[in-house]
Amino acid sequence: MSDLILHHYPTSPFSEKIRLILGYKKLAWKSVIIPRIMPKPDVVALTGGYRRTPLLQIGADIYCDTALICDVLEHRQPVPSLYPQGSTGAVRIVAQWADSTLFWAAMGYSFSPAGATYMFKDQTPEDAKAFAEDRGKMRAGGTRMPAADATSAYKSYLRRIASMVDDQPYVMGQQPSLADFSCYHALWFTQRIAPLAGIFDATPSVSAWMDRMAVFGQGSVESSDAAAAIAVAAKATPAAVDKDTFQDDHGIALGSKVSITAESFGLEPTEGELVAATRTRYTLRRSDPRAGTLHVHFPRIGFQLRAVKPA
Ligand SMILES: N[C@@H](CCC(=O)N[C@@H](CS)C(=O)NCC(=O)O)C(=O)O
Repeated sequence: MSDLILHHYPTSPFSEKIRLILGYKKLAWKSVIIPRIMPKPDVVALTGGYRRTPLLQIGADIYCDTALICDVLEHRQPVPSLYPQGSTGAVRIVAQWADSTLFWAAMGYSFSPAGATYMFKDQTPEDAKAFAEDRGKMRAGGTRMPAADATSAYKSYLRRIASMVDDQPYVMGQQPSLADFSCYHALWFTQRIAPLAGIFDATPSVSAWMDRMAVFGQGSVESSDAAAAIAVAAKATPAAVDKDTFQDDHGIALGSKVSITAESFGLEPTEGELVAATRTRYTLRRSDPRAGTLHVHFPRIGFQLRAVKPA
């Protein structure tokens, strides 16, 4: 069975991006369902602080953020590629726009009062309140896009995506690329909210493209749980890191004690020893009483690296 372990939950859009890529690449993986809100003790045992969803675990290596997880999966299973036309720069730029600008417009629209009522219809008012409080804390004082503004932007963005898939099957051309998976997951979240799904009626080519994407499925999944995943980490040794391609933009030497924090939305830091910093990612070594010695990996883009002063 596969050593890929995805820590995720069913309604998470960023998890859907990764599940669909696992399906596209026909990969086998183990599924660990994690809580939607804090506390997440088993997640934090692996990451040391980072709490966003999803995470990819391979033994004692923990990969945070879907941009990095996509790179790891592309390396693991290069065919079919997430960059079929070779236009890596354009694909990554569209994907980054989709994971940020498009995503937040979609969330602003999806969490409008009618959407929130539908989403929480089978949950207690306490659950809904706890979810709202948790996401409020994650925004750390930042505001959510007002629903009406989000709706206007979202409609424009759907028209832009439509103009890309009107005359070709996928966003960047004849084959799917990372740009498709990144555009897809936020729209997938809206599509599941029946009273709001009418927003797609104006762009039938987008709906047809979503149907084409959904066909990729999720690969071969075996369910597991957090205790088993932590036991896997405890038994494993982190993979060797690439120290030769050290890129120092911060004046922080390898071996330093550092913290890594997302730039926005979920600012819980992860602390550890900086053991690698390539052009695109950081790796921290840390230890956990249950999970043992781990390497926790983050992309550079979207994260802040700081030196931690000795106490
Ligand atoms: N840039 C991150 C964004 C991840 C993200 O915001 N995930 C949402 C769920 S889709 C989240 O973490 N929500 C709070 C949580 O699950 O604790 C990525 O690409 O992984």
